[in-house]
Amino acid sequence: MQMTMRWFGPEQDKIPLEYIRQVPGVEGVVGALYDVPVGETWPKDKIRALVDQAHQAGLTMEVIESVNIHDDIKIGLPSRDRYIANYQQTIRHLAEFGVKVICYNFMPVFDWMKTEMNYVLPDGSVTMAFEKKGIDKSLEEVVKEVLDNANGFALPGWEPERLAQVQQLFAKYDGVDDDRLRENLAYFLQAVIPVCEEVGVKMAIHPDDPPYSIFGLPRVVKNRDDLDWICQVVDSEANGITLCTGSIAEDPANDVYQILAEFTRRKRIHFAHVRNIKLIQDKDFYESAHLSRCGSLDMYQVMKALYDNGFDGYIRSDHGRFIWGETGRPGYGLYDRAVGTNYLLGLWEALQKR
Ligand SMILES: [Mn+2]
Repeated sequence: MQMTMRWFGPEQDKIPLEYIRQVPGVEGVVGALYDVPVGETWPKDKIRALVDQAHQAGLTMEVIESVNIHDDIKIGLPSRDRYIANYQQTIRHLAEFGVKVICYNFMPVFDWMKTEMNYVLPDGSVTMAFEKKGIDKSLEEVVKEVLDNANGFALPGWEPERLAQVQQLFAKYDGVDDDRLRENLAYFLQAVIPVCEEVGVKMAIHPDDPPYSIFGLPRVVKNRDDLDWICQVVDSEANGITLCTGSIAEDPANDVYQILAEFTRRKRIHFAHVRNIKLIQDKDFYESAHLSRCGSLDMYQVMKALYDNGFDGYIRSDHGRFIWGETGRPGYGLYDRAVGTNYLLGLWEALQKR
């Protein structure tokens, strides 16, 4: 198991790598290029510069989050072949610089959805939340609220220029139902997994956030059966999962511990996002501190499912709250993620020494 933290690069992240290095137990950072348009090949010189920065700070960069998938691939347009060829080339380039795992998602239009970017908890800490009533409004309003409340930071998967045409983007997904989206995912995986096998990289799909349909959009990474289908459609260890406990648990029908156990045993969880959420009512929730008693998940059972089934992939604490006066990119402050990281490492040490 290798503990990591996500880092958005020198221009996009106000947290220096030196600080991340000082979080006990963190060995690597999870990074990405944010100045290459979605669908284009990531150039080697930019990858080299990114990886070198991590190495100079004494950290690994073996996980990329994310190489995003162009909408034309998800929609299944003829132009997808060009974007898939670029993706294959990006995989080859990343492999040359020691990247082992590529996190991605297959959600139409939005990478994730929260309705409250600055939700204040009773102790004064600030977190993100999702309340169904928050999306009972026009698409433009929902998009505007997320973008306006990002504290001035760019949000990956929420490119303002792409979402400026949100209605047109939705129209392009007309006729793409769950079955069609699934076919398009299979088409993509059949093309990229052989390249991954050749160069020693593993793909790791992130579950849908939230794991059910919103705005009538199709969803194909929602639950145990979806993950099982994905693992089987291209039956290769290189075709794996980023298991995000928060996202999976946003649907109370999902048994997150069982899912963790099964797919760890099947050697398909290459990257784990571990966070806790507090379900408020129905499927409304906020992102709580990592500690079990602060949320709805039993974090001991989460770590135990990984440990007992031989997890040896990469892991990171997921979103943190803003505490101790910190401000920044929603979900990605330093302090609460560092606290969460060491809680997870404490649970892991206890599991090892049981
Ligand atoms: Mn996640």
